[in-house]
Amino acid sequence: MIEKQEYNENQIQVLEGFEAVRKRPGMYIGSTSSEGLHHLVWEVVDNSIDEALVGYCDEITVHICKNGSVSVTDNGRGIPVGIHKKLGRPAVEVVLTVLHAGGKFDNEGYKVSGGLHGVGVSVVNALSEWLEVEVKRGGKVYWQRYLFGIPENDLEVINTTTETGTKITFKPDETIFLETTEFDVNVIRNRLRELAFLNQGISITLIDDRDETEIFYKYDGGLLSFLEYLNQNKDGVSEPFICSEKKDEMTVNIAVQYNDSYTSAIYSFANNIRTHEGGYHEIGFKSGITRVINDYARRYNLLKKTDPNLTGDDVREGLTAIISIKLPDPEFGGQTKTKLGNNEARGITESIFTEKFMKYLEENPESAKKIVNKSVSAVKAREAAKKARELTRRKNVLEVSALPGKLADCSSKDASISELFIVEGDSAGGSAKQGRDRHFQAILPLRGKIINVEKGLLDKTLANNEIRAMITALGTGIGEEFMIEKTRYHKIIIMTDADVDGAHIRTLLITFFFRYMRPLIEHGYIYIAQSPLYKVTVGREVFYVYNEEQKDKVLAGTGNGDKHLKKVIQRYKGLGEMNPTQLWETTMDPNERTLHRVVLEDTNYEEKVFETLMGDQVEPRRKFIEDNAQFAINLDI
Ligand code: 0RA
Repeated sequence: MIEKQEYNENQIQVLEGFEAVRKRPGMYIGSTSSEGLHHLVWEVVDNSIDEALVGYCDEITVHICKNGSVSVTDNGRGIPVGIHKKLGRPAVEVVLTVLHAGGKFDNEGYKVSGGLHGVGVSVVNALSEWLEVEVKRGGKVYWQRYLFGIPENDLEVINTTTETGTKITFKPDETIFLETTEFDVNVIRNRLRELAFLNQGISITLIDDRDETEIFYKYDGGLLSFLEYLNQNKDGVSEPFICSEKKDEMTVNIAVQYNDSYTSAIYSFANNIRTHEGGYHEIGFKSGITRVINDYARRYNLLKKTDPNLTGDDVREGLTAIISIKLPDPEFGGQTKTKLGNNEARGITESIFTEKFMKYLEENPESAKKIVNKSVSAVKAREAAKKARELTRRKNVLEVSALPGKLADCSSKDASISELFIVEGDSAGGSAKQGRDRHFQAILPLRGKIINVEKGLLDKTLANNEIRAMITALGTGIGEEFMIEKTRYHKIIIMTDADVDGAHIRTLLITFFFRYMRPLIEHGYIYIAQSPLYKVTVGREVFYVYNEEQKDKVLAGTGNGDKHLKKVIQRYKGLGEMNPTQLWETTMDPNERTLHRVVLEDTNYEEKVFETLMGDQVEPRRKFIEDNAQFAINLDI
């Protein structure tokens, strides 16, 4: 029997701890934006994953409820309920109320996931309006509820059971998460899928009561399934390589497959956390794969004696790789704390990978030949690209004669106020040139289709006239030589027709920026202009409307007035149908227009998203263009 006490020293510590968390939530969960909100879910799920990694749990269910709460249930051992010696409270209460108490009951093993900040579930409790925990353990079902982290009741036995496990349900505190308390099912789905790939065989179910959907993830293939998923739209793939080894407390899992594209995608993880900025495990892998492929190529005379070694970039062309390592005491450094700083990870990853990958090449001569040939042709492409780059590089950005003829530049030389409209077609380009404010608006018309950069090599891409005109106009250079500070415009606005062709050109352009001028997207310099779909004339009033809904509204709104007013609805098939004044008023005038900023969605798999778009297979590409809201978010400027 637990005595209800006055506030003792421990409870005061709890209150003080929670006050700190609630005062500076960002310190514990990164931010109080949508990202921080989802962090609460990751924190709770990570505890269940840890229980699975020590072998006691194989089922996890995440349930998004209609009342704004989320529950996470697992079939592990259940959080211990015995009285904690020092604190005199049930262990489960300690776990949920004492900061950083999480794994201290278990001396064996280490916490593998533990979230990016490794803060523990008590932080989730502190930032929740209410939280309930249910533990099934030792034949009993225990239950306790908290308000803003403070126990509402003592731990109670509410039932008997033959099962074991833990269920934590929490409702985030709206006074902390001011931006939003709505969970994004796509974000949760992506992370749970990733966790299911990284932790072979664990069943993860996601139920969303809001629209009554349920998804189940379980991958007996682990990283092999992950690889298959990433390469699902790729052609010409090599036999997959996979290795899994434990050495000195560190588990290394690596999966590798080549395809016939020209890009490389390396996804590295440490303790289930995506290491976007890489780190020592990735360095070890990269030097390993470069060394093995060079050794193999020399041994089988696929490289001539006088040829220089293949570079890292050469051997990574067309590579998809997943590196997942698990280690005690991970150190995360870098700008976004996603760079693995454990030096020891380098040598271990390299030695495990090198040995196994060499064996794979020997045993799979077909794949080995494909891989080496690909690397060798990358060398040739690299040399050709260098020549092409030199050709397009501009010595003096402001030298007018060097600018492309089609560009109608603005008179301002101040990039921060200058805008470049990239316009589909000469006729719309002509209207835009006449309608613009030439002081700060420049117009570059694009004729016909631009090249699909995803299919071509850099030198082919750079041979394309439309692309070259664009690079020259921007003034930034490209690829390795890209310099954001040289951009001549801080707004680069893609203006295409509101039809499928327009959407295609837009996708091609964004893909180009993503591949070769990514900082422009990261700095928020790329925009999509929204042009009207209809012109609705009611009597003498003119309305430009941008979607069907608006059109219906305008028609309904004016319907109640004079019924005799003549209504004319004109559908714009293309920008070219608008005269210069109309184009200015609807699409270019900063006081009237709507621009959508292009942002990179944090799907974790940007590379994949773009491959799906632009790969050789037609179906997935069309799919993307239809719902391309995925990478352009609404942002009214
Ligand atoms: C510490 C010790 C033991 C289990 C857990 C923590 C545990 C925590 C969570 C959080 C969510 N699900 C969980 N499942 C287990 C077990 C100690 C023992 O039984 O010997």
